[in-house]
Amino acid sequence: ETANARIYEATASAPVNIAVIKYWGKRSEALMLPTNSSLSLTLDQDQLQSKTTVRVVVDADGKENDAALWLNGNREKLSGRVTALLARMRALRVTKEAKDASIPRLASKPLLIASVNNFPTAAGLASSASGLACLAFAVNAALQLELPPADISALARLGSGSACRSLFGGFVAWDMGSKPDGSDSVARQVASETHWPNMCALILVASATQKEMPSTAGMQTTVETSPLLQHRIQAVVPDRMAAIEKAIAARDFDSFAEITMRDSNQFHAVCLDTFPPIFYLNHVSHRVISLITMYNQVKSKSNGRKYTVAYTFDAGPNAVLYLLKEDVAEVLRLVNSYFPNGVDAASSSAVDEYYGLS
Ligand code: 2P0
Repeated sequence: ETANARIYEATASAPVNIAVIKYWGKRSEALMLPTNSSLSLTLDQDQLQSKTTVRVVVDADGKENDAALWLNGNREKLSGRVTALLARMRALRVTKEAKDASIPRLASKPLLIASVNNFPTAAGLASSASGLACLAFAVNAALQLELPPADISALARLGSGSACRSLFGGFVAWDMGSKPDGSDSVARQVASETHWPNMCALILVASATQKEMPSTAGMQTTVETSPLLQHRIQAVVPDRMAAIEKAIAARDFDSFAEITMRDSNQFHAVCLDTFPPIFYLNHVSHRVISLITMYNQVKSKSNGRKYTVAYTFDAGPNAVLYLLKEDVAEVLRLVNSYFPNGVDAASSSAVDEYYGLS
């Protein structure tokens, strides 16, 4: 609080998550309900993260229910989804204030929102997931809603589907649920960040600039046109979710890696099966897949494991490699020797960033 204007403010940060069972398709756009369950790993909090401050200004000029947003320092227009998310959270505050006359009247006060990413937003590294997760978390705190994490996760989902998974650390499932109101379509921690301490993620930035088909529009076209998606959601993902949860529980890297690579491959096959097709992988992505496939085969002869590295690709050409800490140094050397001029031809080093998970 200050002398003239009373200010309520909260700052939150949330990490990026990278899916190993991919979310792609909605059965309800209005409620943000997916056509299949998904599972991701949340990266280290201090590595790739969004940070958001939400300020509620009381006793100051400003229109009721107004909100202003700065993203990485630039003033941005609020999207329809963010507006809807804020309206939903303000409504929760209205209910709280109606029940208790002694609490401050914050529900309709102007909100100032500033969000920054500590990684290039343009690189297509799941910035919407971390951004919307910490927006929901910070608004909850600034409006003093005192919601439990599960409720904040459900609100984050309204901003961006994959954001619901960034409310939890470690290995996180988003169960698709079956209820029409979406109340059982929620994120759930499968295993904590300490469960598999030597699990690491390596991010190879193949392009930090490429303009891609946005996920929301892309998955809409996929749902409308791809018969392969129907096969995926009915016959493939349910078994895969069960199998990867088992692999995680047992710290079975071979099973984890095979499911991860197969699911990335099928997600991109579904993109190709979309009409008109969607291309997220490029020639660099294909070379990374070949390299990892060859490396796994060669390595298998000496370490007896089927897989040493798993690749996965989201809605863009950048590779995320999952591997164990003891293999990171050699894989970094391998990638750097295979891409002497960088994975992104414009960059000087193949491996732009290395992010641990533990
Ligand atoms: C995922 N992706 O599970 C998948 C894998 C991209 C490929 O979630 O429309 O930004 O905001 O719900 O969450 C990207 O989709 O889309 C995504 P919306 P979102 O991480």
